[in-house]
Amino acid sequence: MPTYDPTAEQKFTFGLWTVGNTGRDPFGGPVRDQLSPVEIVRLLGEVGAYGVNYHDNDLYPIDATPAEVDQILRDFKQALRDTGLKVPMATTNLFTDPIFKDGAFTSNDARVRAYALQKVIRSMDIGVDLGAALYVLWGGREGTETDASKNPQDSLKRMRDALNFLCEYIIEQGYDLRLALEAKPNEPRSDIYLPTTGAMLGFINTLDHPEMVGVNPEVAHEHMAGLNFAHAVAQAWDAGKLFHIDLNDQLFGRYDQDFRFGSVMIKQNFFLVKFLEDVGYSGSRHYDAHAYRTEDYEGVKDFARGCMRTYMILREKARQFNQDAEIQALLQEIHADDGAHSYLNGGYSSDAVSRLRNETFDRVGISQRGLPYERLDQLTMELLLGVR
Ligand code: GCO
Ligand code: MN
Ligand code: MN
Repeated sequence: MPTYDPTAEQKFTFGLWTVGNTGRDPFGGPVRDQLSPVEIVRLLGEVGAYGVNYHDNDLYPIDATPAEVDQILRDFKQALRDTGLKVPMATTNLFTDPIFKDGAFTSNDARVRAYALQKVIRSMDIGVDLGAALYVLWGGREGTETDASKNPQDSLKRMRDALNFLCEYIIEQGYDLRLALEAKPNEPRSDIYLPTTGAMLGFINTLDHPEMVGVNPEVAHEHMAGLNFAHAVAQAWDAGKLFHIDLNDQLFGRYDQDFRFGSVMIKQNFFLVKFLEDVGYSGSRHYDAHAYRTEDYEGVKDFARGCMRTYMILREKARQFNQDAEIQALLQEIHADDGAHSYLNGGYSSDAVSRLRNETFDRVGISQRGLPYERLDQLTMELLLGVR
């Protein structure tokens, strides 16, 4: 019987801002005391996480002096040594401070754009020092309420200029650091540029160093847009761009709820975990989620353990799916191929075209074949519901 305990192989990580979330929302203040970064690291060590990620200002205040930053880093590093936690990813807060009210890299104010770049490179220096090999960029305020304020193509150009600048900085410093862009359709802006993972993937190819830049898809963000998250992840993987992943959960059409992973859409999450495990994704499985506002810190630990445990359960279910004789037999039947068209597998050739031209297809006969997807899905559901 598997224990479903988290293993280091899965690289389960949490942001300081996730288990450190105090339950503040637009309608109410905090319901939990703010923990220090050291306390959060200890909590994550206790629940068995692999690592901790952070925004610069989760770790040190935006106006901290260099001496204050040094002291905070010393304490943080000590907590990392005590718990064995790693810091695989770092990121910058480019959205909370009022200076970012109209965006950071895409702000209409050149001073804000410059300040944003300065904030990122300072934060990168610290992230690399803490061992991060991945830097996430989420453009929370990179958008508009009114398109009268900015030309969207100019905004893309500003975004591109900023990313090109940061890539050159990384190269010049000799850092072993890759960037992962995180898409979100809206919230906190009415519209955020590059709203989906697919949009990010297209944009990356317009950069000077596309090889340094990948994506960080988040379940909630694609669900807000009503999209199939596993499909977005598969496209990112296929493009060699799945550098990181933000796991959480929620239904479609809502604000960014950041629920415990696997707490809402079981079937979708199953196919997501199955995909990640089947292809051998080896990056961090990062939880960008937080506990219900009803919880105290015991509840926060339940939340964090639950995120990892559900992943491990779905992983085991994926293993069972791959070994289930009836399911596999159905899949074989569905994918049956007599090889008569293997001449098309090698791609285009004039020989293939002439063979294709001369073929006669039994259009009616082929379309009459039933596909046993109902049985396949029912078996999948029974497996997930624990009766298989
Ligand atoms: C959100 C985002 C953020 C980012 C984080 C790391 O909707 O608030 O998901 O939590 O993931 O800023 O870049
Ligand atoms: Mn989010
Ligand atoms: Mn996120």
